Amino acid sequence: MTTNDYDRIERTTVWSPGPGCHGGCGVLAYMKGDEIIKIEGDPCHPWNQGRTCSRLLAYTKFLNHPDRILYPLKRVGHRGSGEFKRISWDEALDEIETKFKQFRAESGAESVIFVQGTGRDINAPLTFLTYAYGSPNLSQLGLSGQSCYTPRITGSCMTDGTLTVADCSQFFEKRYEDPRWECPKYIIIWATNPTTGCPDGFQGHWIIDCMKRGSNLIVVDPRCTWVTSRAEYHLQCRPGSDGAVALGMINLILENEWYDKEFIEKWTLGIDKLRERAAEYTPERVEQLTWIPKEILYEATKTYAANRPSAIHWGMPIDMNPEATSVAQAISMLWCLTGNFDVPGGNVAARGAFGIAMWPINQAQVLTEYGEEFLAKINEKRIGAKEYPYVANTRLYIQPDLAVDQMITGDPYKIRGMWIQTSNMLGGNAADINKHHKALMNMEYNVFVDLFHNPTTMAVADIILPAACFTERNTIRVWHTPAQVVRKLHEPLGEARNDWEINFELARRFNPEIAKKYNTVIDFFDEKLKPSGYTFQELIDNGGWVFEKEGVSVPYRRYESGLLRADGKPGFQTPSGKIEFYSLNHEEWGLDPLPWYREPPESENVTPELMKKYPLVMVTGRRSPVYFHAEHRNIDWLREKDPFPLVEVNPAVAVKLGIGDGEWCWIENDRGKVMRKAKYNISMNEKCVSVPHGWWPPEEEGKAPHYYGAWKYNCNKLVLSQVGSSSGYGGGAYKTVPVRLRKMEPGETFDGPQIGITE
Ligand SMILES: Nc1nc2c(c(=O)[nH]1)N[C@H]1C(S)=C(S)[C@@H](COP(=O)(O)OP(=O)(O)OC[C@H]3O[C@@H](n4cnc5c(=O)[nH]c(N)nc54)[C@H](O)[C@@H]3O)O[C@H]1N2
Ligand SMILES: Nc1nc2c(c(=O)[nH]1)N[C@H]1C(S)=C(S)[C@@H](COP(=O)(O)OP(=O)(O)OC[C@H]3O[C@@H](n4cnc5c(=O)[nH]c(N)nc54)[C@H](O)[C@@H]3O)O[C@H]1N2
Ligand code: SF4
Ligand SMILES: [Mo]
Repeated sequence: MTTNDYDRIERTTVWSPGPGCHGGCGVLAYMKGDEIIKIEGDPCHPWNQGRTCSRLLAYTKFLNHPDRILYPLKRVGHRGSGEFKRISWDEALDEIETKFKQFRAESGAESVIFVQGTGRDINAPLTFLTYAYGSPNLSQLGLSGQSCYTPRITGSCMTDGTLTVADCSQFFEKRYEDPRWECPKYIIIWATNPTTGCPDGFQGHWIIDCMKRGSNLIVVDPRCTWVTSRAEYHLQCRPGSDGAVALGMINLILENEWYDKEFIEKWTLGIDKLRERAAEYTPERVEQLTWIPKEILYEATKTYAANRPSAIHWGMPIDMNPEATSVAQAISMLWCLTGNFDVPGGNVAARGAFGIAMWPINQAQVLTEYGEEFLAKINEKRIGAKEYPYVANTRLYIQPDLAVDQMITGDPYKIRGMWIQTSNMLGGNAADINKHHKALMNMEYNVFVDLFHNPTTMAVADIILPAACFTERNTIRVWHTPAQVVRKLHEPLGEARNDWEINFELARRFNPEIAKKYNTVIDFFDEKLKPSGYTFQELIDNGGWVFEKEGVSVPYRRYESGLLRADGKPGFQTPSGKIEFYSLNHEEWGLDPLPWYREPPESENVTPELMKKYPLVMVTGRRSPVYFHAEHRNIDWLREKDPFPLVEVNPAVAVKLGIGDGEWCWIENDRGKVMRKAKYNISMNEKCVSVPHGWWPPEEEGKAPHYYGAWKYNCNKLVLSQVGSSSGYGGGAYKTVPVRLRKMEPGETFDGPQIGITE
C-alpha cells in the first residue's frame, strides 16, 4: 500500500461486529473518502500497544462481504423456507412495536424474552431495551447453565465481593512503565488459552509481556497449548475437575502454612471451617479425581504460594465445571489466602473506569443502578429467580435451561415472543440444539438483529434487522478501563443500523419515560460518562480514551480505603465486610457455605457404564484464533487458516479405530452423531478429544432441513443440557461429553434426519 491509496488515518477503538470480540483494541483505520482501505492496531493505545488479532486485520472483508444483511427483512415463506423480503425500517419497527405491545397487553411483558450471545457490545443496549419494555427476562438463552463469565463473577464475589483479574498493569496508562506496578513472579493460567482470544476485557498478549519481564507460568489445562509449552508446571487435569484441583491446593496451602497469616487474621472470616473442608481433599484423592500427579500439584502450589506477588488468570471452562460457582469460590480463595488480593502483581479488583457501570455485574451494582423495588418486582416473574438463589440475588440474567423448557411447556406462563440480538443458538451457542429448535419454533414471533444469515435465522426468524459494523457506529466502553469511545468513521452500508440506535428507538416506543429523558442515544452516553468529566464528543476530541487518575478503578489495596464497598467503608462487599472463606450469603440462601467438588454429570466416576460405551471425553469449544464462535467461516482470508471442522485426537487412539489423519469420521453418543475431520495431535491426552464448536459452513445449503450443515457438524447436538449448579449459574456440560469416534466407511455420508434426531 502506498500513501496514494489512502487520504487519511482515523483513530478509534474496537468492540464487536467485525473481529467479533470482547473488545478493547485501539485501531488505526486507513481511509480514502468513505472507504476503509486497511485496518491496524494502534501503537499508541495502552490496551494493545499496536497488537491486534487476525480477525481485525481481515475487517474490510467482513465489512464489505456480499452476504451481509443490509436491509430489514421479513419472512414471507414458511419458517425454514429461506424466503424473506426487504421491508422499510418504518414497517419493521412498527410491526415489532405492535406485536410486542400486543403480547405485553395480553400476556404481560414477561411473555417476551430478550436474548444476547456473549459480551460483544450488547449487554448494555439489551438491558436498556429489556427494562424499557418491562420484561424481567434478560437472557443468554442457549448457553446452558449460564456457563460463561457469570459463574466466575458471582462465585468469586461470595469470597471477596468483587471480580478480580491478573494484574498485567492494565489499569495504568503507562502500563509496564508505571512505578506502582510490579510484575507477577508467577501467573497461573487456569482453563484459558489467552493468546487465542482476548476474553473478558483482557488481552492475551499481556501474559507474554509479563513473561518478557520475568513472569513464570503454571498452567491448568487438559490440553497442550502455546502457554503450556512455556510453563514451568503444566497441571494436565481431567476436564471438569477444577474444583478438586482448587480444593487440593487450598488443603496444601493450609496444611503447610503457606498462607499470609497477618492478612488472614485482619481481613477474613471462616478459615477454620475452610481448613476442615479442605482436609477432605487429600493429595491422593485429588490425584484420583484430577489425573494430576500429587507431587506436581504439591510443587506447583508451593511455588505459587511462596512467590509473591503472583496472579491467577482464569477462563471460561471454569464456568462449565459442575457446580461452577463453587469452583470459582474455591479458586478465588487462593489469591486471598496467599496475600495476592489487590496488590501489585496479584489479582486486582476489576472496576469499570470511574466506577461507571454500563450494565450491572453484581448485586451491589444492580441495587445502585435500579434499586430494591425494581429487583423485587422483576424477581416475581423472572425465570429461575424462585428456584435459584444466584439468579434472584446476583446478576440479572434468567436461568437459560429453565427458560427453554418453559418455551416448550408454557409452564408456569407462556412465552410468546423472542428478541434475539447477537446470538446464534443453533449454530454454536446452545447445548442440545434439537430442543432449542423446538422451543424457538414454538414461539409466535422471533425478531433477530444480526449482520448475516445463520442456521438460527434461517430456521426460526420472522423478522431480521441489519446491524452495523464497528466503524459504522458510536458507542462507549468501560470494560474495565480506560473509558473509551468507538466512533462512527463512515455511513453504514445499505440501511444497517447501530444496535444501540435500534434498541434506543424501540425503547422510546415502549416506554414514554425514556422518550422524555433522552433525545438521542448520545444523551444517554453523556449521562453515563459524567463521572469521567467528559461528554461523548469531548472524549473523542481528547483522543478517544481516558484513565481515571485516582479513585475506584485505580489499584491497589482498596479494601483499606473503602473503595471496594458501596457504603464506602473499609473492607469487602460481602455480608460481613470481610473476605469470607465461609459464605454468609450461601448460608442464608441454603447453599453450602464452603466450596465443594461435584463430578461432571457423565464421567468415569459417576456413569462408568456409559464410559464403556463412549470412552472418550469430548472437550468442546477450544477457541480458534481466526474465528469468533460461529462467525467468520465466510471470510476467505481467515477460513484458509482453519478450513475444516476438526476433531483433534491422539494418533494412538485414531489408529486403533482405523481413522487416518485428515479423514472424515463420526463422533457419536446417544444424543446423535456429527461429522468431523480427524486431526492427529500427539499432545492430546488419550482419554480426550478436542472439538472446536460453532461449525456451520456458510457455503452449504441454508434452507430447511440443511441449515448450513448445522445438524451435520455442530458438536453441541451431543452436549447434554439441563445440568447446572445448585446456585443456578454454571455447570453446562460442554467440556465433559462422553463420545466415541467411528471410522466413516467409503460412500457413507450424513444421511440421518437433520433435525429432531432424538425426537
Ligand atoms: N478467537 C476467539 N477468541 C474468543 C472467542 C472465540 O470464539 N474465538 N470466544 C470468546 C468467549 S465468549 C470466551 S468465553 C472466551 C473463552 O476463552 P478462554 O476462557 O480463554 O477459553 P478457551 O480459549 O476456550 O481456552 C480454554 C482452555 O481451557 C482448556 N480446558 C477445557 N476444558 C477444561 C477444563 O475442564 N479445565 C481446565 N482447567 N481447562 C480446560 C482448553 O483445553 C483450552 O486450552 O474466549 C473469547 N475469545
Ligand atoms: N460446544 C461449545 N459450545 C459453546 C462454547 C463452548 O466452549 N463449547 N462456548 C459457549 C460460550 S462461552 C459462548 S459465550 C457462546 C457464544 O455464542 P454466541 O454469542 O451466540 O456466538 P455466535 O454463535 O457466533 O453467534 C453470534 C451471532 O451474533 C452476530 N453478531 C456478531 N456481532 C454482532 C453485533 O455486534 N450486533 C449484532 N446485532 N449481531 C452481531 C453474529 O453474526 C452471529 O450470528 O457459545 C457457547 N457455545
Ligand atoms: S478480538 Fe481482541 S485483538 Fe481482536 S480486535 Fe477484538 S480486542 Fe482486539
Ligand atoms: Mo463465552
